[in-house]
Amino acid sequence: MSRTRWATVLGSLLVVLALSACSGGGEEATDDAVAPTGEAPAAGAPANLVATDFAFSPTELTVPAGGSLEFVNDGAAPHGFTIDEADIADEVDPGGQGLIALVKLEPGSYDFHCQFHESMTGTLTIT
Ligand SMILES: [Cu+2]
Repeated sequence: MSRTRWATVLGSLLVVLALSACSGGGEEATDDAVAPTGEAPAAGAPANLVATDFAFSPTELTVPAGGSLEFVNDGAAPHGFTIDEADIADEVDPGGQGLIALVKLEPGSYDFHCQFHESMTGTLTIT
């Protein structure tokens, strides 16, 4: 009766890391790329909406589908941006601003309002 044992198995592992080089096509966001009030922004640039006490400017906005909105509060009170039918509700403190993504909105017309002041209303058109 004989027994053979292979007690040790050595494996060698060679790891080669191939790093795919990142191409230099970096895009940098610029803070000053805000379109003039009331005009449709260039693709990628957020539209601009300003809230004061107590109105939006402009009250009619046009944004390309997939775009976004830079919402600025120039008032002394908190103001909000709400589109009930799209389940969008954002608010910005006095002096603050926020970027609101509109990617889920299909082309069409949407009424928006401030959730704090029901007299503040406007219309957003997605093209
Ligand atoms: Cu308000």
